[in-house]
Formats: sequence, C-alpha cells, structure tokens
Amino acid sequence: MKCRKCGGKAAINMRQHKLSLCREHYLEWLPEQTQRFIEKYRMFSPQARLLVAVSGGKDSLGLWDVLSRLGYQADGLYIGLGIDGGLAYSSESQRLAERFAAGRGLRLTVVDVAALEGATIPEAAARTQRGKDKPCSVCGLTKRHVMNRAALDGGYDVLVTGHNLDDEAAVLLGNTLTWATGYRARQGPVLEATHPGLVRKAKPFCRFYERETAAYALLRGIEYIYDECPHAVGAKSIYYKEVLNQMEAERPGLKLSFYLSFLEAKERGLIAAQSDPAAAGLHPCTTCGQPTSAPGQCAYCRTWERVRSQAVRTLEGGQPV
Ligand code: Q46
Ligand code: ZN
Ligand code: ZN
Repeated sequence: MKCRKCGGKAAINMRQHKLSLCREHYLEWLPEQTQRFIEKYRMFSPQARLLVAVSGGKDSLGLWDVLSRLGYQADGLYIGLGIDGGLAYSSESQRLAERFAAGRGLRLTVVDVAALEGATIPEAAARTQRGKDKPCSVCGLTKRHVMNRAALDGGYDVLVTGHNLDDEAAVLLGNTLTWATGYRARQGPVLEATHPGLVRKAKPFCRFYERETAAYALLRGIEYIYDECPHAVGAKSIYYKEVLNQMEAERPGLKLSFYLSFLEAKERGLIAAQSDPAAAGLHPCTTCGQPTSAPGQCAYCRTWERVRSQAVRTLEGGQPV
C-alpha cells in the first residue's frame, strides 16, 4: 500500500475514504481535516480561548496536540477522579497528562475531586449507591459540573472534548434505539451555551474514526493511557461500538455515513430541535450558583451533600444506608 501523496510506504489505509497515507502525510492530513471541521461547524475562531478536557487518553491528548499545532490558545483540564484499584487508572492517566503538558510547555489545570469534595468518585458511589452500581452516574455528573465551572471561572470561550466518531455514532445509535428525541436533537459537533452560566462545547474530532485518532497519537509519539476506565467494562456504549464495528467491517464507511446523514437531517430541520427541556426554566443553584432546572439545589450539590452526610454517619458508628 502506497501513500497517495508521495508514493512512499503507507502508514495507514482508510478504507472509508479510499485513502492511504505515509506517516508524514498522515500527520499533516489529520490537523488539516480538524481545521476544516472547526470551520465547517463554526466551532470557534482562531482567537478563542479553549479549554481542552484531557483524560490522558489518545483522543484528548491527540486533540490538544493538534489544536496547539494549529496555533489555537488551548489549555488543558484534567479531573482526578480517584479511580485507582489494581490498574492505577487515575494516577497513571494524570501522570501522562502532566507529562504531555510539561513536555510541550502547555498549561494544565488539575482538579482533584477528593480534594474538592472530600471523597473520590468510587467512595462517593459506595456511599450514595450502596456500592452496588458502577460509579458512572456520580462520575458523569461531577465531570460535567467541574468542566463547566473550570471553563467559566477561567474565562474560556469554549470547552473542547476529544469525542471521536465511534463515540458519537454509539451515542446516536443508543438515542435512536430508545427514541430519545430530545437528546438526539441536542447531539452534534457543537453544543451551544443555552444559558450564560453554561459554557459552549465543541468536538473537533467527531468525524474521525477511533483508529484514526489512535494512529495519530502513535505516529506522533504521544504517550497515552491505553486502558479504559475499569468501570467502562460492560457499558452499553461499548456494546453499541462493537455492533457498529461489525457493520463497518462489512460496509466500510457505514459509521461515518450514519453520523453524517444524521447531521444533514438535523440541518434540514428533519430532527426537530425542540425547545431544550434542560434550558427551559433554568435558575441558579442555591448552593453553587450553576444553572439548574431542579428546584433549589442542583443535582451535583445534592449528590455531594448526601455523600458528606453518609461519611458523618459512618464516623458516628452507623452503617452507611
Ligand atoms: S463515567 Fe464511568 Fe467513565 Fe467515570 S466511572 Fe469510568 S467509565 S470515567 S467515561
Ligand atoms: Zn506520503
Ligand atoms: Zn449546585
């Protein structure tokens, strides 16, 4: 297989684009495409101050690398979840994110959930979910809150995440199977800020296959964490990804056309962007001030208050309930 641009040895063959490229030309192609998507979906201007949510994985570190190469002012945010156990997932991913930033002179803010709220994500889940469930609901809630707050407090224009096409297609498939029309209408490369207390969000990698972002990180020599969070095992999104991969193997390009046809239908008004229920009737949380549709406190403050009250009960000798 030869590079289409120079005839040299190809490092990657993208069947869906009928395109093979060598290392050098692939490392040019991916940032060029990213810039094209940023412009096409009007994600942000060259002057925008960006905050990149970095997990230590290939997508977020690759994205941060690309945005810096393209000349954007992009700082990073790492959230320490305290998910360790045997794999040392959090400490290892933090180490890699810090190393990446230090090696390139980039600014990384680290928010440690245990330092902020007094418990790690698994501890919080064990106290509020009786330890039965995965910690994903408290984790997702916390990450969204911390990212929004860090972006607003830091005066950033856009919060940027490394979601790739596999992630987006899996979410779309899930929302389609459950006919979650509200969520589906909000899905896309950009999530507008529907309230002054919410930051605008963008996903510049949303049209790249996971193998493309992985190839970029590898060919660029970026050291990233290979393991997924241990709690991701068995998640529905992983099942949807596997199903989509099976279809993709038979029909190259299917995943991309599924996502692009959705975006096109949305643009043509075929997927009604109903008034966003989450944006309707938002008011500031009585504790933290972030917008919420819940009366009084937001879900984040309510959850973490419960976590703290369970810790007090345990200290007093009671069993967590
Ligand atoms: S939500 Fe769940 Fe993820 Fe949090 S606990 Fe791990 S798998 S990191 S995207
Ligand atoms: Zn080449
Ligand atoms: Zn709150």
